[in-house]
Amino acid sequence: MNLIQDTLNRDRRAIARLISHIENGEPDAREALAVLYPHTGRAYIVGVTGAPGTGKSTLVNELAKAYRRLDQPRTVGIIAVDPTSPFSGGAILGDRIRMRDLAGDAGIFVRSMATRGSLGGLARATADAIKVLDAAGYEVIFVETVGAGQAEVDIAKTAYTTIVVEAPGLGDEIQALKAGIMEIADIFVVNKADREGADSTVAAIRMMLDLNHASHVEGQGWRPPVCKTIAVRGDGVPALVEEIEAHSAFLRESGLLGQRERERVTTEFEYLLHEQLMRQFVSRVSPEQWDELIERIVRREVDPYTAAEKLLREMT
Ligand SMILES: Nc1nc2c(ncn2[C@@H]2O[C@H](COP(=O)(O)OP(=O)(O)OP(=O)(O)O)[C@@H](O)[C@H]2O)c(=O)[nH]1
Ligand SMILES: [Mg+2]
Repeated sequence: MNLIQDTLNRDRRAIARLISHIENGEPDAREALAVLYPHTGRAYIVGVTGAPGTGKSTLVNELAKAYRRLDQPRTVGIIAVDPTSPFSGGAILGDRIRMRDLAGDAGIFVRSMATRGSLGGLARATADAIKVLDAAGYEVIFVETVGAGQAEVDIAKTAYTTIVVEAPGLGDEIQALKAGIMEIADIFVVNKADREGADSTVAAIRMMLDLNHASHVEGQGWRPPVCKTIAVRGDGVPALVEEIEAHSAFLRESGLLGQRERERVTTEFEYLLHEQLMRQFVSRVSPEQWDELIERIVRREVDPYTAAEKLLREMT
């Protein structure tokens, strides 16, 4: 099996294996990614995030089917990221259900990714898995993340369009009010619209958008629409597809797509550089030297700024 060539030919087993190599940090994954990179940059990446259990997986499942049913069907890749638990959890479960449901359609590829170490590592592995699906020719890639924290924000930065999913009755406070989520939402979805309180959730989000009319996103000429869906029945999903396409067209026409891409590449590049410089640097400091320095900072014998400067001077 030739991982690279077979991936380019959209061989599912090769794609799955390559993503596993990425997760495990195997050296051949890096080489493969370098060869695949010129084949990337064609996929449209959509992030789907929100609190646990709001129906993200069900919704992404329906979105995938809707894209397959278009007059000009698009191939779809799905990556479910679960930063909360390394072994079990919703993303994996949703993934299983979905795999059964979507099995047989060669135009859809589903993969879940869980934490194996740091959240930063997960965000990077996710970004690399996206590249693999992109190079393999999947045209629309959905990235589902659970929860509401920095990990989601980081992962959302890799998407062109970010959908924030809410559900009615998830406590008094609107989940979207959580820091950071407001700024990343290009489209709001109130799912489980069959439940009581959906309209007041929609109204609450709209009010919040009004209050934030000077926000970053709207300052650029896009007001996030608020869509109602019943994912279990597929209701509202075609309208959501239209909003995704509208946002995509907006980004293209305004030139913001290129800007987002540059920001994305910059973030990734800086992150990698930071990580590699740090690794190189730390490998040259002995553990004793390191511990000693930390101890001295703890004892207030030296301040962290001075300590860092001194160490850098000694090392370079
Ligand atoms: N009543 C109702 N239930 C729904 C709807 N959409 C999803 N559900 C149910 O909500 C539960 C959670 O759905 P998931 O799609 O797994 O939600 P999720 O947001 O992916 O969950 P996590 O990945 O664990 O955060 C399941 O039992 C779904 O069947 C809906 O529109 N209405
Ligand atoms: Mg899920």
